[in-house]
Amino acid sequence: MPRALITGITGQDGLYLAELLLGKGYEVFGLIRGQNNPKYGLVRETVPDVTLLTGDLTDLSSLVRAFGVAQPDEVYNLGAISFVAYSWENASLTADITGKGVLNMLEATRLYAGDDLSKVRFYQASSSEMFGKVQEVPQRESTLLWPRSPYGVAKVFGHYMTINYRESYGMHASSGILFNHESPRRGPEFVTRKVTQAVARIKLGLQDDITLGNLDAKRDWGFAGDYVDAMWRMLQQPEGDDYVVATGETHSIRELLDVAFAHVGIDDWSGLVKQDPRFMRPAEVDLLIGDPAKAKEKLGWQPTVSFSELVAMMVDNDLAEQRRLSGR
Ligand code: NDP
Ligand code: GDR
Repeated sequence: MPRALITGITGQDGLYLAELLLGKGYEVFGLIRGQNNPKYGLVRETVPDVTLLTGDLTDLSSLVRAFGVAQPDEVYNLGAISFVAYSWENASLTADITGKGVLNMLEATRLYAGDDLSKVRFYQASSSEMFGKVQEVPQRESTLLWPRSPYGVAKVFGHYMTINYRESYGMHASSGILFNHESPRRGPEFVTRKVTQAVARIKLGLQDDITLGNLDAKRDWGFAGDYVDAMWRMLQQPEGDDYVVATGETHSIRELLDVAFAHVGIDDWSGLVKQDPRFMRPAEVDLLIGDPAKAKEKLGWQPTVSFSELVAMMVDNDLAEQRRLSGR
C-alpha cells in the first residue's frame, strides 16, 4: 500500500486529494496545525481514514517528526497562506509559510530520505499568480515569472527551490503551476465562492446585494477535483518536472456574475452588485490563461468540467446549503 503525506489537508485541495488517494488504495497522512484546529472535525468527517499528524510548515522539527511517522512514498505540499489579498497585510508571515515553508518541506524530505532519495517523490503547489504581470499569452512553463503580490513572490521562491532540489540532489520533485480551481469546498473569501454564496442568498431573499472589487480581471477557472488528479499524475512520471495545469479558457468576473445570476433566473444583475475600493488590490493580475499542452501530452490530463458547469455546481450547492441554514 503506497503511503502519502499531505500538508494543507484542511484546505479545498487537501480534501479532494485525500479522497482521490484513498480511492486508489493509499495510506494517507495529513498534517494539521494548531492545538485546536477549527477544521479538525470537518476533516475527520470527510476523510475519516486519513491519519492526522500535528505540525506547522514554519516548524522544521514538527515536519521531521511527521515524516518519521508517515514514512511517505509521496509528499504533497499544499499548505500555504493562499489568499492573495491577505498576503499584502501579512507579507512577512506569507513569506515564512508560503515561501520558506516549501524549503522546510524539501529539507524534511531530504533528511527523511537519507542516502536513498529515490524512495520519495515531492509535489509543490505552485501557482499561476507567479505569472502576475503576464509576459506571454497564454502562459506556459517557460513564460517569464513576474509576480504581483507577496503571495506570488513567495510562490516563486518555492517554485525555484523545488527545481533546485531536483537539480542539486536529483530529488523526484515536481512543481505544478496550477491556475485557479474552484469547487463547492472553495473558501468564501475567494471571488467564485463569494459570488455563488451571494447569488444563492439573494435568490432566497436572505441578502440584498453583493460588494466586490475589480470586475474586469480575467481568470482561467477549472474544477479542483480535476486538478488534484493532475498532481497525482505528476508523481507517477519517471522524472520530476514542471507542468502548467489550466483549462485554456479565460473569463472575467463580469462573466462569472452573468453565469451565476442566470443560473437562478436573474438576467440583469446591475442593481445587485456594488463595488468598493476595499476589495481592490494594490497590484492586480489582469489576465490569466494557461496553455495545458504539456500536461495533456505527458500526463494524459484534461479538464472534465466546463466553466458554466462549475459555476452551476457551486450555485446549486450554495442554494442547498443556504436553504438548510435558513430553513427557507
Ligand atoms: P486553502 O487555502 O483551501 O488551504 C490552505 C491550507 O494550508 C489549509 O489546510 C491551511 O491550514 C494550510 N496552512 C496554512 N498555514 C499553514 C502552516 N503554517 N502550516 C501548515 N499548514 C498551513 O488552499 P487550496 O486548497 O485552494 O490550495 C492548496 C495549495 O495550492 C495552496 O498552496 C495554494 O496556494 C495553491 N494553489 C491553489 C490554487 C487554487 O486555485 N485553489 C491555484 C494554485 C495554487 P489551516 O486550515 O490550519 O489554515
Ligand atoms: P486569486 O483568487 O487572487 O486569483 O488567487 P480570488 O478569487 O481571490 O480573486 C480572483 C480575482 O477576482 C477579483 N475580485 C475579487 N476577489 C476576491 N477575493 N473578492 C472580491 O470581492 C473580489 N472582487 C474582484 C480579484 O481582484 C482577482 O482579480 C487564487 C488563490 O486560490 C491562490 O492561492 C491561487 O494561487 C490562485 O488563485 C491561482
